[in-house]
Amino acid sequence: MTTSPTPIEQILTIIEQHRCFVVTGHERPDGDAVGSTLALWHALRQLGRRVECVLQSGVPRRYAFLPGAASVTPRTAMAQPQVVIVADCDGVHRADISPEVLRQAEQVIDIDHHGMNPPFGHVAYVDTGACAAGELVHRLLTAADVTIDGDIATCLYCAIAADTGFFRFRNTSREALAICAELVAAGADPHYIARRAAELQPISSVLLLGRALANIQVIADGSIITACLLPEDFAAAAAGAEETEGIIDRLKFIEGARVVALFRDEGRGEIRVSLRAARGVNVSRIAQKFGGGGHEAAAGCTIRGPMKDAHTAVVQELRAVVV
Ligand SMILES: [Mn+2]
Repeated sequence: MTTSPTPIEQILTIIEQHRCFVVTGHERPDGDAVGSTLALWHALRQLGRRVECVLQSGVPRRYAFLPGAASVTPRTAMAQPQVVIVADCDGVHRADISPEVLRQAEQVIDIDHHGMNPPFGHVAYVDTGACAAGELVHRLLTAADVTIDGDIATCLYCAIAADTGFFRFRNTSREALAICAELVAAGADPHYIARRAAELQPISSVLLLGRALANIQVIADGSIITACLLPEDFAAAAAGAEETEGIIDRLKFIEGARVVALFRDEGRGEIRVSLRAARGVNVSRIAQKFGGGGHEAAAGCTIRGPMKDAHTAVVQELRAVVV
């Protein structure tokens, strides 16, 4: 009896058989996307492969400390990368790379833990039980006999820490902590990573948070909390679009809130909506109704503006799930 190779075995074969790699993550990459992607980049270099880390949207400032971040490029310089590895990306349409590069690659590998959108590529290593794509990358690198050096350890620790809310979210598992203990032994510094990735903020981000908190709307006796950011808020705070990361988390810790939503109008005629839910409320279904996706407890979508209409439409759906 022959058993078909596991996704990890398939990926190891692809790594063995090819020389030129591009690694990327999801658009507007978070700590898991940047950390997982850079860990793969370091590992493939260690294995003697030619590799580029491509993130069209760039590395968010808070993750610029990650080893290798300065080498991230918005587009590939390779005439034709043979293999593209996409980490932490729920659906091929969200990949932070030109679709042309994905079309031309001989092999596309999807490494993800979301599972809302269909897996893609020639090999899909998708495990929705993993706390972060970084957990899957750690399994892969261990299977590939890559030495987890300080650089890789820092990237993977950051990936797992970011997606578990620094070990506070429900996905904080024994496995996640066990891996991170190993990563600390390999050179990851928890205090340094927490300080750089989670604590330090430019003044513009704090001012933007202030605008969001000043705009809070309390709906359905406080079971729904929303906040809106308009182009003038970004301008007044001198903040960029990426500086909204973390604001939604301030909202979700409000006592009595069962679902919270942050609406951002970044001036392109579209409203980006982030949703977070308490246990028992599924916001991914709501995001899907508006063409978005995500997890049960954390999801997002993009709706055509103006703000007032987007807010009304989403709040109507939120009211239905908190009754
Ligand atoms: Mn992730």
